[in-house]
Amino acid sequence: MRIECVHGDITEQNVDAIVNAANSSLLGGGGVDGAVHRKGGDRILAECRRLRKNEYEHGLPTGQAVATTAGDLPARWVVHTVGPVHSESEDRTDLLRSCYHNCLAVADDLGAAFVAFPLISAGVYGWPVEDAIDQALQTINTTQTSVALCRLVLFTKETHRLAQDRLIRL
Ligand code: AR6
Repeated sequence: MRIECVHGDITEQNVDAIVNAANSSLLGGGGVDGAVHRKGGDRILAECRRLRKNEYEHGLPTGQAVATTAGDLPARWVVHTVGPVHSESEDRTDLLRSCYHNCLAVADDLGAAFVAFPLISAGVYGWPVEDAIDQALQTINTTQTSVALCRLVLFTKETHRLAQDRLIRL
């Protein structure tokens, strides 16, 4: 699998599937989640509501992933995942890694060859950016998947620079 890091907006990626840094309600929020629902339109929310009603009555658990349409976005699917809130007292790294791992498994089920990820948990959920980049790149790099191209989309120039730096050391 090829991995690349780009500076940009996840909602503008012309790929098979983009990943949404959602919360367990699946009903929207700020950051990536807000942008995905705002730009993707009502069809995404309608599918999320159906998922809540039928499969995830109590919400999508942290670390898991589920797909919906991408509505009006250029991608075909959105894979929603719930990152862990960063904690100083508890190591939740395995949950963060599960997000990347499970999103790639969902992408495999969909037959998505080109997938774009945001930096899960590194915004509202407070994960330290450098470690978030390391966990993302290492997990993507070591997961068995049919995904051919994986793009990590960094929202700021600084995080993009950091990610490029880590990518060449992988
Ligand atoms: N494109 C790419 N990256 C972005 C974008 C964008 N449009 N917007 C923000 N980022 P966050 P989390 C970066 O907060 O930490 C929501 O309210 C951002 O700079 O979106 O997993 C959900 O509903 C950061 O580096 O996700 C949840 O409640 C990274 O994407 C909660 O936030 C992730 O930031 C999830 O928090």
